[in-house]
Amino acid sequence: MKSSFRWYGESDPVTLENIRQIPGMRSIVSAVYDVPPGEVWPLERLEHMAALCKENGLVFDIVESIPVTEDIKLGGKERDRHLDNYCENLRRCAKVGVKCVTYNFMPVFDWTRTQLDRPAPDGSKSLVMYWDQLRDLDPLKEDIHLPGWDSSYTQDEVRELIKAYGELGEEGLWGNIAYFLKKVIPVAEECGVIMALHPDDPPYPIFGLPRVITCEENLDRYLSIVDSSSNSLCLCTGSLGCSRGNDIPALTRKYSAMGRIGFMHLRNVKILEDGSFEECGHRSEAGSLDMNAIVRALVETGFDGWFRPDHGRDIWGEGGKPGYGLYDRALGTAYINGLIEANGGRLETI
Ligand code: DNO
Repeated sequence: MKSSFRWYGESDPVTLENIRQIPGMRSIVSAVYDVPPGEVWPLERLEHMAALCKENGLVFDIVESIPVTEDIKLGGKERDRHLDNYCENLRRCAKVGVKCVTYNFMPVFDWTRTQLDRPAPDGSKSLVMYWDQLRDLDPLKEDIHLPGWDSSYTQDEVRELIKAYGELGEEGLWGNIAYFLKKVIPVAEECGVIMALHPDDPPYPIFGLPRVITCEENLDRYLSIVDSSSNSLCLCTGSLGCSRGNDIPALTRKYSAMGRIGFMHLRNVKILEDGSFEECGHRSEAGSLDMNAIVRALVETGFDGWFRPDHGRDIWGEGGKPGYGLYDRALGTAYINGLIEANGGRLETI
């Protein structure tokens, strides 16, 4: 399998020089972050990214994310133009050597947390979602700013979107998913790109917004809409893992054996009694997931896609981008490398 690391480009305090020194590191996961969703990424930007990675002994072969716009998710009037641009972005990414593209189908908000710097007893800080901080919030009645949310929407726009998704409902969203997949997957196949769908994080409805990428039944439904190895998953253990009903080692084994995992986000999460959760260190004992069973499932099914250490804690006073500092993610990689080796797996080099 291929070890990768998310990098936010030249403004990221974590440098490519740092990343290349992480044992076994191969691939850079990145994107063009400053072009608005729905528009086309300049080819020169992608070429520049690929060249920088190459200079540092790394390869830019995986993208996270090409955003799916609200118009595509809602079936709005800009849908077809955005889909054409989406396909053009896939072609451009493929041109510079990208082989896998991550995306999600979460309405309005990507991941949801109530605090990004919750101190643990050892002084490390991490992202958490506590129901007692979330339960009484109603974005239809009041202005809400949760950490990490897209601040480009005004509160009125958020309210409009929540209403529109309420009218669309889950089945409407499934319809728009099918429309998206039928248009995008043939283009991905043509240019040799695996589309890797990220699950909803956390995997249940928030503020009444329909969220459907949540469980085995719905993942099966998603994959069956277009039966192609280009229609694959980014199996994020920490996102699906916040729901006790999801057996992550079993899901990993099943979808990897089917050849339908492009990308693994490997992190642990600790579920609390009331269903709240805290992100924690990567080790199995730190949280609720059996990380060794997950990696064993990958090795035993011959997984040859990409993995990355997901969200690290903020340790040693790094103060980096929440979840995306260098130190704890590098420790995560070292731990995952150990699990891979102990299970008889191997890392692919460039
Ligand atoms: C969070 C990430 C997600 C992910 C998107 C994929 O840290 O894993 O934001 O990149 O959901 O589109």
